[in-house]
Amino acid sequence: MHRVVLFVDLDYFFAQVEEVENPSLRERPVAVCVFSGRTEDSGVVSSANYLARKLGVKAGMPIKAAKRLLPGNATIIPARLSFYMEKSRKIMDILRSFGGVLRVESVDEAVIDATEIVNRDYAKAVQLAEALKKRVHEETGLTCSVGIGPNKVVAKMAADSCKPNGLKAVFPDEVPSFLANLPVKDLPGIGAKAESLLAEYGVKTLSDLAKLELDFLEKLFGSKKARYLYLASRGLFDEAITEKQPPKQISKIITLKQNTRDLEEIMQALERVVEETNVKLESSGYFASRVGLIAITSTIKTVTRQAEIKPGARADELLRVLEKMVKELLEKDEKLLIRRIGVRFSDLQQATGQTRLNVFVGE
Ligand code: TTP
Ligand code: MG
Ligand code: MG
Repeated sequence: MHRVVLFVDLDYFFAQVEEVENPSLRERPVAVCVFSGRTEDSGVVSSANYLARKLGVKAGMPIKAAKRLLPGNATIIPARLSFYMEKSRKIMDILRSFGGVLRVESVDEAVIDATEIVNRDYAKAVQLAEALKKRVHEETGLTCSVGIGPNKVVAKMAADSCKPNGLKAVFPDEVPSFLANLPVKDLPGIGAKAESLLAEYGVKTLSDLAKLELDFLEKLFGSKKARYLYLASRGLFDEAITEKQPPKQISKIITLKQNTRDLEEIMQALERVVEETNVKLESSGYFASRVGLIAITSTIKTVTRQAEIKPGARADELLRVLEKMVKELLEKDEKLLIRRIGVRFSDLQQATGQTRLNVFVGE
């Protein structure tokens, strides 16, 4: 028996929120960026509207690179993360009000197991999706794309295939033909590395991938990922959709190019880590009241320091706190060499509101 799964993804979310707030932006390329504060232009693009995308601007691109692609009438907007999170919560509440089991996948994505509420009827699921899209648009001015399929992976790919403002249902008997000719990179979980590895074996489309034996995939990817690719390429990877538990902490640690006690070098690494972790934290719907520095020394000792922070503190404020900690460590031990460095956000609280936001973290 097939399930009925809806995957909802907001279209160019952060940038579209800005367009709704200021409709004159709709005629111009828009890039919403997270500025780290280190230099005037350090930071990355987090969302671009379609006019900016046409010029090659993409999420994750350094702001400097985006500026080179954008003409004079383009608008670069500093991300207002807590504002987008508020919108996100409102949207999730709207989606939740339709019933079904809802899992928040990220700040702009939700997956809904609607099997019971539509009584396994795909035609009813299409009506449900239309109603969701209409309500979200009426109440927030935002468009989203909805994919429907027998499992989360197929539903997500259906949503990706109909962006922007689309609705695509892949009925269970259409799954093989929907997947067959798509490039392997369209399968969630296949990044640039997996794509080029598969290309070495002439595997370009999902039907090429579905021809590979499980043993062969295991040699290339290890057993867990191999099993996923084996099933997902056939449209058969299926897992129950459940609500997630909120995280206790979010952390990330990276290895430095060399053992060092050079403050500049250490702070550059920390800036990268903070940028990534901060976006992840904010987009997950939580604020941290505590930040920790994690340093692993050249002698493999772990040293940590912690401080209370203002919930929602910006990257440059966090970096000042962390820099003080690093300086203290270096001053305390003049032989200290640092091998790995990272941060940990803890004492997490929901940003605002009553809704429990589930999080896509640590997977
Ligand atoms: P996405 O859904 O990946 O992107 P999007 O909504 O901007 O565009 P699309 O229409 O293709 O869905 O991510 C949702 C939001 O998460 C996005 O608006 C901004 C944020 N984000 C980042 O901050 N950094 C990133 O690298 C990505 C991919 C997203
Ligand atoms: Mg989106
Ligand atoms: Mg998304």
